[in-house]
Amino acid sequence: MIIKTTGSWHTVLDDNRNEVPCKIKGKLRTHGLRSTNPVAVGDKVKFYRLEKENTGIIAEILDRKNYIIRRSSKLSKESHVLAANLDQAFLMVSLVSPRTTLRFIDRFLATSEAYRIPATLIFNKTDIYSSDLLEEMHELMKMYESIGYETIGTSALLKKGTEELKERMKGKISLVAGNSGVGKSSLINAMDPSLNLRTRPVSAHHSTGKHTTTFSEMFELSSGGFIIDTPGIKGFGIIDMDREEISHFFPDIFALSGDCQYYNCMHINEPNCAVKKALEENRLSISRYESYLSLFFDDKGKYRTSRY
Ligand SMILES: Nc1nc2c(ncn2[C@@H]2O[C@H](COP(=O)(O)OP(=O)(O)O)[C@@H](O)[C@H]2O)c(=O)[nH]1
Ligand SMILES: [Mg+2]
Ligand SMILES: [Zn+2]
Repeated sequence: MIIKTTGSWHTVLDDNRNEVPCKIKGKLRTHGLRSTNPVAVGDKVKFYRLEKENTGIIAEILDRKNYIIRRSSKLSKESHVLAANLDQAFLMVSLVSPRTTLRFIDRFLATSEAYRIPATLIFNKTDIYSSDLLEEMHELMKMYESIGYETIGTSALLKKGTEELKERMKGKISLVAGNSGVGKSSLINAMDPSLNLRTRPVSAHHSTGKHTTTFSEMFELSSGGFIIDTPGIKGFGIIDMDREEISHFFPDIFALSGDCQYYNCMHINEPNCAVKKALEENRLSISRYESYLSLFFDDKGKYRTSRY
């Protein structure tokens, strides 16, 4: 398995858990994907060792279960594969310092649906939540759990929730995403101090634009499992979603849509829309519907590059 890529060198973890720096020789089968990088962390590869050297040559990439990408530019057909073969994704959020928006959460969850990667929400920094914020967290947890997402409250500072996370990550490849400053590195360190990831005060995060690297890396937890840390990536990479299919990535909205009058109802202003009806009767969260609208009308202009 590829655990690190830096330009032309790729670190392979072999079956005996040795790390072998490898290069690629010639052209690899890319399964029709036009990407700027031939291999990504999480890829399973076949390789052979070079005699007398502790290096190797990658000969073949095995089929990917899934992968997440970032487009090189908005109009580019080429994409950069950030990671492959993910078992699950964790979105770390905080209700304060910095506060994660519900819009950001819902866009992440919709993208995880599109990639078919199970997602869990981590509410970190619970040690500094006021009683009002704790109440808000519990309401949000209830709402997201009713849709089918798992949630967990943590404090990296107090090492709260770390044992449960270790259990959930055992034997799996997990992506940990979230805005800068929510405590991703701190929580990973709390789970495994030997990783010793760099953490930064929230105020220092404004200067991060300078060295955004596209190299991803995997860390193995001493308790088992791998965590993917993709620097400079707040969430998943960009994914194309056609307008018509956005509601498929909101399970709560999708579940209602069978009762809409029109089979192709977009739940905007069609008559006898079951989604709008559920909204009026408080059976659907307003913030979820607003997130759906924001993706539908593409107000950030960055989630879809396709025409509509
Ligand atoms: N009070 C509190 N502070 C935290 C917690 N987790 C992280 N922090 C602080 O938040 C800041 C950003 O943490 P960091 O791990 O670098 O965030 P990252 O950008 O998501 O990796 C640091 O100053 C941490 O000490 C937590 O659970 N509680
Ligand atoms: Mg960090
Ligand atoms: Zn509808």
